Amino acid sequence: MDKFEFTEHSHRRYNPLTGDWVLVSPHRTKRPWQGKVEKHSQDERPQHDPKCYLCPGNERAGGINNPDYKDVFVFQNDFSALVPDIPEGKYEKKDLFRAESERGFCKVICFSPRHDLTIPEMEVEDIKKVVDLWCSEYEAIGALDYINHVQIFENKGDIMGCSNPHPHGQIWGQHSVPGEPAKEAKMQKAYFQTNGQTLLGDYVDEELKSQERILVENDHFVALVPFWATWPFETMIVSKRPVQNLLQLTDDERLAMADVYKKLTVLYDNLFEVSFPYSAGIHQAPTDGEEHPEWHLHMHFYPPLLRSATVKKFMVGYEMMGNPQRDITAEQAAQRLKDLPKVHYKTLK
Ligand code: H2U
Ligand code: ZN
Repeated sequence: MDKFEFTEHSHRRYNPLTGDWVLVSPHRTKRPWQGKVEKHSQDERPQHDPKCYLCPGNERAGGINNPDYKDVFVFQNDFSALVPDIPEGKYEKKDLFRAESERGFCKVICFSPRHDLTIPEMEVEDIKKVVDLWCSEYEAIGALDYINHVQIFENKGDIMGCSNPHPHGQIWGQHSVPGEPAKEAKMQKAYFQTNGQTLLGDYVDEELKSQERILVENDHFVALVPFWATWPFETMIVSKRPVQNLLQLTDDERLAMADVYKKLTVLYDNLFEVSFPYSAGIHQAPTDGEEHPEWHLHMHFYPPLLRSATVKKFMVGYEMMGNPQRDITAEQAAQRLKDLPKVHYKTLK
């Protein structure tokens, strides 16, 4: 038998943040592709689209008009999945049937008045305004007594089910801590209790030493391909300093987060020279009024594209029944992203 090599041999990798495993099968990158080819929309968009429900001045569902906003804009989601005013209720039968009422709040945030822009094409100073808005919304929504978790996220691209190309994200606040951050909370707490450091603080220190999976770095933040990446080009933005939530960031750190957000998404767009689709979201401490020294602020990016602008990874079959599986290793994905131009492809044309 040959010596075990990450680049040649099937192996499992452990995700210390969730306790999950991913199967890595690097030899499978040689297989032919005869599957579905997705058509990806590559339309040129106007700066203002009279039919867009997010553009300044336009009418939204329900007849409300957006103001003539100049930078960022936030509003209550007209089709909120969670609402504040519902009666409290609980249903339990044996140990088999359990349900409970869930109160919450949903907002939509526009990143820019410009319909044609996306984060990688915006100026860092303007992206900083998005970060500032995340901070003030996390604070205001988190301060509500019935809200214990604030989920900030961005769904980008029609193949991610995003309804509108206008640059925007969402914020959902709710009473309970949902599944993914709850798993991460448990793992981070156990790590902190054993090691006296945050899990991601120690992890980022190791990654900075090796540099192998680091894509972007400034004074306060890094963007990297996690060792346990599941999606083909999955990445994470992590603060270098262990901060529990957005509110603990200094003004310089907010700007640094905006800078890394831009530089990472420029690499993404340059990979296949398309507006790169993903779901991204921020994980941070719950807003339950407790101290959470174990929590380390980070942002996940889960992009579905695999080998071109049209071939997407599906989490089906073994992945639904077993656990996620990937072909190229995290290091190969990191190398491909690192080798790309640092300037957005549209400005190079
Ligand atoms: P997506 O980008 O993930 O499709 O989210 C857009 C959100 O915008 C979606 O949650 C809301 C939808 O409910 N929306 C409004 O609040 N008002 C509208 O007029 C249309 C869409
Ligand atoms: Zn628009």
